[in-house]
Amino acid sequence: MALFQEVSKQSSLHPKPEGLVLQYGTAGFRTKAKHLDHIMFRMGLLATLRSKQTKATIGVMVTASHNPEEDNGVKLIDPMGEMLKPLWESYATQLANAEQGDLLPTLKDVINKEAIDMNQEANVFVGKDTRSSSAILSQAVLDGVSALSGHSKDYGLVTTPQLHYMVCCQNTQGKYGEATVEGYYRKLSKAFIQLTKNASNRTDDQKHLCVDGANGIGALKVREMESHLQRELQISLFNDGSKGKLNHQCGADFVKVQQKPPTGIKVSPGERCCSFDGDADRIVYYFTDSDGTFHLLDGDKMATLISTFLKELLTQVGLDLKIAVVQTAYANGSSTHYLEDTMKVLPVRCTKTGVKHLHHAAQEFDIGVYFEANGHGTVLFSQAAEEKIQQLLEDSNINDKQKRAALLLQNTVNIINQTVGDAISDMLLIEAILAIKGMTVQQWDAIYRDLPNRQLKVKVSDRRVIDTTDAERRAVSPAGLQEAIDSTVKKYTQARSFVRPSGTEDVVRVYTEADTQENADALAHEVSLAVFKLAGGVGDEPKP
Ligand code: G16
Repeated sequence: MALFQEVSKQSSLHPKPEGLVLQYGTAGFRTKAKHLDHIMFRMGLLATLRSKQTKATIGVMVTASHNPEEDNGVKLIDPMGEMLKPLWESYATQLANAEQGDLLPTLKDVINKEAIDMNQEANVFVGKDTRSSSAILSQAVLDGVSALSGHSKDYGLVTTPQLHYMVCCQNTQGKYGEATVEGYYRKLSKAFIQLTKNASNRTDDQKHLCVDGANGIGALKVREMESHLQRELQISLFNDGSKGKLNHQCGADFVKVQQKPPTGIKVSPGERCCSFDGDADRIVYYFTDSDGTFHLLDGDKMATLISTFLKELLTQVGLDLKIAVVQTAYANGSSTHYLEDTMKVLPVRCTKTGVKHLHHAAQEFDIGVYFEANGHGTVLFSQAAEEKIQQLLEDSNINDKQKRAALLLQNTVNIINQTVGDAISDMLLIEAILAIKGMTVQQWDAIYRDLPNRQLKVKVSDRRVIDTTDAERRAVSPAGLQEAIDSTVKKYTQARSFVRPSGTEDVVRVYTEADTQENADALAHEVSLAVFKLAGGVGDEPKP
């Protein structure tokens, strides 16, 4: 068939380095950019097949998000803007690793297994982040799409959540919004303006926010959006990419893991700040107080603020909707304790790391608030929940207070990008909630106090030797590792620790928390040593 000849011809221009094996990780493929040309071409092929199979538009985002500038990666987006279905992740891995001569049989195997009608039209949306390697790699994706005669639309530089949004808009025939970047700005900013109308007499200081753009795409997009916000949010943008290096000593991952402000940002004590990551799908908030102490408000604090706000609105309108919070093992113990024991009525679920797992769990509720501690999260509203909110607004029997709360709920639905965690949308939501509640960042921070914690990375020769269970809270291999962690944890107070192989970097991640920072640090060091010894550490032994 001529189509396969074309694939064969084109793929020789994007050859796979022999022997290179890569896995579809936590959020797609991710490694040094120089190893990714063939992966991009093949993901263009796969997205085209997925589009034919689902008869819907599929998204391909070229980004390595929080990773360093020299890395790159690719995330595939399913029809409703969600992450790629797990079965297709395994096809992605098979295609990615097929040696050059095996590519066509592997492709045909997917076509047969999924009974794909090759005469079906295909549409693929493509986007990229600001990495220097992204332009050429996104061209490889486009080449893959055209090799299988698919149609593509290149959105160029967009944040990852913007591309998820476009895919959802396209496949809902515009019901979710207009599939343009302008349409995205208009929808979110309109909801923001409506929400902040409910905040009385805010000063310019209260409307002011310092944003660290991680020298990435988020900075460009915040700048584009600013004029839509009618000065209801006044942004000072730092790390806008004009001089600094992407994610280098800045951005959400740096701030969360290092627990300190990014470089390149000038702020006064007490000032509200936030940091995006490299593709603007994560955000964390922070401030430094007058004695220089750094306060981080991470994904857990955002989930708490948002779920409390929603719960209060539901009570005001008298809607009995099931709301839950979904977290991962990284959630600070204090946050889970607060949500379960202080807010009580709110169930809390724990899933494995990776937005796809949290998203899935959140879909089981009328309103599912999901956040990873690293700042990746959003809120999902079931169709029934959205309909009930709409019915309320049409109900002439509700009083003014209920009407106001129902309108707040409706605009909250509109400000949220329900397809995936979105730094811009989350920022607007948090800013609106703080404004409506008349709350300072300090008051928000004081809702509960985080247990001191530490995250470390350990290099091992093959991180796959670590296997975990119980939402990654326990290691089942290598032998003896969990026992070593358990006996170490016992020596400390209020302590907890787990280890897991990263799905985006070639490292093992270690997480600890304990009653004091010294203890969390000491425990992290001891656990790192156990990983190093039992899981094949490479290089120097971890130092305290
Ligand atoms: C990705 C995923 C997140 C995950 C993070 C770290 O984020 O989307 O769900 O928490 O990687 O994953 P890991 O610990 O497996 O390396 P991003 O923002 O880098 O795309």
